[in-house]
Amino acid sequence: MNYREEACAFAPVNIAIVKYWGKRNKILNLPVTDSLSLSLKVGTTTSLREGKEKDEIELNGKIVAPESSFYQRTVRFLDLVRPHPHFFFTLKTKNDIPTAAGIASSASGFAALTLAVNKFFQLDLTKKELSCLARRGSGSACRSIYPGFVRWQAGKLKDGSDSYAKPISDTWSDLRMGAILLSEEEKPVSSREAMARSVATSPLYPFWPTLVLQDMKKIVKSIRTKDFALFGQTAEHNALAMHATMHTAFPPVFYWLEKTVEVIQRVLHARQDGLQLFLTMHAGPNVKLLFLKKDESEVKKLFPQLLPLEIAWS
Ligand code: 2P0
Repeated sequence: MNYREEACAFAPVNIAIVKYWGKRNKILNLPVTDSLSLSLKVGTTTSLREGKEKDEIELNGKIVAPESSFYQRTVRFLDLVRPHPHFFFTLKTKNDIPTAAGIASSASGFAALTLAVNKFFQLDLTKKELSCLARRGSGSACRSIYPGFVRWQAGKLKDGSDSYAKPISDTWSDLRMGAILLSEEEKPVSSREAMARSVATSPLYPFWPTLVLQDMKKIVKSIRTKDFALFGQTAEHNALAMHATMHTAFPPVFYWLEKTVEVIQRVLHARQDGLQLFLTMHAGPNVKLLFLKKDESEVKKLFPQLLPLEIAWS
């Protein structure tokens, strides 16, 4: 097999607007429902070389211990593309947003690694194939192959060949996103575990696929018509419903801190006062805000700690 001396690739962080929550196949990371995200300008850059004796992984300038789950997950992914069992990789990966900020995710990491593998072995994979391969590393990584709005279609096939992401051509230049970072600590429960526990034990989970169908229709319509009220309401509702499945799981997964509740209350109050401000959350305590360019200074007054998250449209 031909391969290059070195290959390097970038992939963006993506923020889910309609969440991926629940798998129909845990090995292939096949989701129960479609999901939809927005890609950011920040992300992960990964370079790949041939290594010696074992895989060596560096994250943000530090060697990663082989015992860590990060190392083991990455090696399991590399096993999918290793030409033979004695071929090893030296991998350097860098997030251009601090990992501790709670935004850098496995999605941009596995998408960047997929793109680097494609260049390294000169595979010439199609975007669909790239998206399917990235999904094997982490489900949401399949969306980080594209900028802008991206929809991951769940697919129906057992082998997952119809479960990949596609870009949505609409852009929305006035749309703004920002993060309120409330905790830099490692999550007590991984999102992978929280997702599995919600599916297995929450009495609310059986309704989730129906809810996603409804929310997806609304979100797609709101993007097409630039209906920000509908967009914000739907995104917020979807995120809170996802957390409701965690809160009602057993044992419950409760990522919210006192400060998380404070921020949520402040968003709700601001809206009562007429500001078009909505929130979304990942599986963690931090809150992301959604608003329009015209309200940027008002939102910054209300949340001086707001970290702008620039959207990548191309
Ligand atoms: C998403 N999340 O759509 C959802 C919303 C978190 C909240 O994809 O496939 O555990 O097991 O690597 O990293 C994070 O879930 O997924 C995620 P897998 P992960 O972005």
